[in-house]
Amino acid sequence: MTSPIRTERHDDVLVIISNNPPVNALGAAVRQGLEAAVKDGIADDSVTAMVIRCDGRTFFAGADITEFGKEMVEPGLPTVVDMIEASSKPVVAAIHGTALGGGCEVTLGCHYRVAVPSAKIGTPEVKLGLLPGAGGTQRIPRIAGVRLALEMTAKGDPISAKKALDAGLIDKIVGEDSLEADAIAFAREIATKRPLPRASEKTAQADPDAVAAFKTENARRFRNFDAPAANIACVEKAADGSSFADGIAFEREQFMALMMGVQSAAQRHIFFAERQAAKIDDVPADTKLREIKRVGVIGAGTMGGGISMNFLSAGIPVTIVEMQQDALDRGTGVVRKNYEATAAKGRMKPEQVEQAMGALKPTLDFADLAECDLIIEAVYETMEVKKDIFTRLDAIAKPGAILASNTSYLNIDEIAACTKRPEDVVGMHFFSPANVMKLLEVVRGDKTADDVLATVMALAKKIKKVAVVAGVTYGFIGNRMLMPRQVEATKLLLEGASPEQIDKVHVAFGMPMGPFQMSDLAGVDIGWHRDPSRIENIRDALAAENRWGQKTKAGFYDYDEKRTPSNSPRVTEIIDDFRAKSGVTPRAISDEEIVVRTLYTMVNEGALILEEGKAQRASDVDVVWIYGYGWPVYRGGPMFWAQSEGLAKVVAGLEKYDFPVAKSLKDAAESGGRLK
Ligand code: 3H9
Repeated sequence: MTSPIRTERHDDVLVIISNNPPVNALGAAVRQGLEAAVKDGIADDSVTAMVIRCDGRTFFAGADITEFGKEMVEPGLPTVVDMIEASSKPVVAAIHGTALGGGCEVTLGCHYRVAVPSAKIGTPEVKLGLLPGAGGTQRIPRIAGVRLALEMTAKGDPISAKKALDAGLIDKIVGEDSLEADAIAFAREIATKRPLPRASEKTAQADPDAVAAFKTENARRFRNFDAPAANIACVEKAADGSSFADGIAFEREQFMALMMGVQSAAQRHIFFAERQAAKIDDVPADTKLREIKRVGVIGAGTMGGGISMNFLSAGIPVTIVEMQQDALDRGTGVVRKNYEATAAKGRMKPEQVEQAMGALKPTLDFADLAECDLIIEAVYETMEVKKDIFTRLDAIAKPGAILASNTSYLNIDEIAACTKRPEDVVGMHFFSPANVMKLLEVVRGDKTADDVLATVMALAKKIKKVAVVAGVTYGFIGNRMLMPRQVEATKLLLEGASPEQIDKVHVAFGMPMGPFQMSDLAGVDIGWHRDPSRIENIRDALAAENRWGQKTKAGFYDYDEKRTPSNSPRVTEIIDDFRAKSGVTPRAISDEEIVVRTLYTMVNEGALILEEGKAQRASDVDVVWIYGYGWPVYRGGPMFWAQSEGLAKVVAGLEKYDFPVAKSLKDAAESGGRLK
């Protein structure tokens, strides 16, 4: 097998090049090749300096994550980084693309670093539940100080070449298109300079105030995660006067503990699940895509406006249609306000706001949609209204235009059937707020054409969404799984639990909010029959008293002006009253029962969805819940979580409370297999 590492001589400079597509991950062959090449460079008297660079779209993007959990093939990355640093001849890292994780650590082992202006460097291991395990936690603080090291390791966001230059993490920014030549010239300049700068020989200043402030600032973000604290502890160790060797030993110990833990397994699962979700099993990867030059959006409400922003931000013009001028003005006003708020936070330049707004064409004329290549309907969630819109769309849309509905529950096949081109119809279920939430459920109708599906999936990536394909079923993947949870949560209230108890169990589990906090946010009146005299459940009783949630400052909780919730004595009365009328004597409900009835039931529903072929794979279900509903990523999504709980335990829990268990779940539990 040929090595992914080759070398080229430029007189006295040895250039070591990696070619390991797609992202130059530092797999075993790369590590072996690097080690051998650097050793050769050291041994060859005619070499005065070395440059390490990568072919393709990026410098090393990190360790090869697919090797994790398998037996390690020597040399390990820490060994390679240490031997580069120990070299008696200078080694220069020449960075383009993203030098991430182990890739960043390779650069820190090098004596010098040069980068193109567009390069980024970072240590995102924390997002995989890990920490930089090849000396990164010890070298970054020694070069760039504790503050930046905390930011880079515990938060994991990459920094720009400019910021890295200011922090000393790179030595020079070179030409965007002349990286190799400039790196060689740089290597010649420093070839005879001694002593060689070695990060391990520097000392880092302790900064307890910065550590304390960082922990406080990020307490919410880090809640329940193991890895951020371990990253922080390692950075502190680098600056507490310990030797470099002791720091490295500490880093290794922490790294291994995280690697063996369930959180990192869950986060690595999601990394691959997210990428897998983009693939459609029975649609070839090279399917020719339809060209989308302009998008149409029907409805300028919260959803339509948010949807439009995704495309505008990606530079795709949008035609947005409303029926009334005031609604249109309100909608476009909200879009502008959102962009201006982003600009005020410094995340957008004022001219970018104008550019985005300039690409938005508001209109009252439905016929203007004829110029669009993709049209997304985002109006009321009623089949009659949707059918009417699609009939009208069919009459005016250009041939080959993709017609999409943003419905969150309704049958796409029924909607498609009122057009003469059902193959062009697809569901695009955005989550609210649509400009923020990363999930997009792409609903594949019976007749949806392959190229329509492939085009929408590719477009999703362009607008930075994580797309998952769902089949036609009421509520698709996410909302369908939400249903048993809501039904059981409401039943538990009747039987004796309080909204606070149930919500607390969910928040402790890691969800951003519990079922009743979510009802209050979404609106208790959603789906209500609007007849105050008809009270069939506790929700009806609340809705009848105008307790519609946060918007009326009263729902399952009371809210003050700042929307801070507090327990509501009135809700307790309403619940007590409803229990009495229903002849129910309340009993004590255990937290364990809440977990089984509101979380295991979701897993069961997920298994049914898979059995019915409405989701392609169990990991897709996990992606939906992580990106659409805030399921804690360190639990890897409901299906992964069920697996780590033990499927036999999940089945036993469901049976204890008399739920009919999905066959695939039962089979996997019995055979010790996995949910697929
Ligand atoms: C680490 O370094 C630990 C060390 O500190 C300690 C060691 C002792 N490995 O994302 P894309 C695959 S931990 C294996 O679609 P993009 C990916 O699965 C690592 N495979 O491209 C996909 O495969 P497929 C720290 C990897 O252009 C394909 O490459 N580093 C790896 O949108 C394309 O990926 C990270 O966490 C990997 N490291 O984004 C960085 N990375 O085609 C992780 C990617 O079969 N990577 N693949 O679906 C990224 O963030 C993005 O991939 C990157 C490119 C920004 C680089």
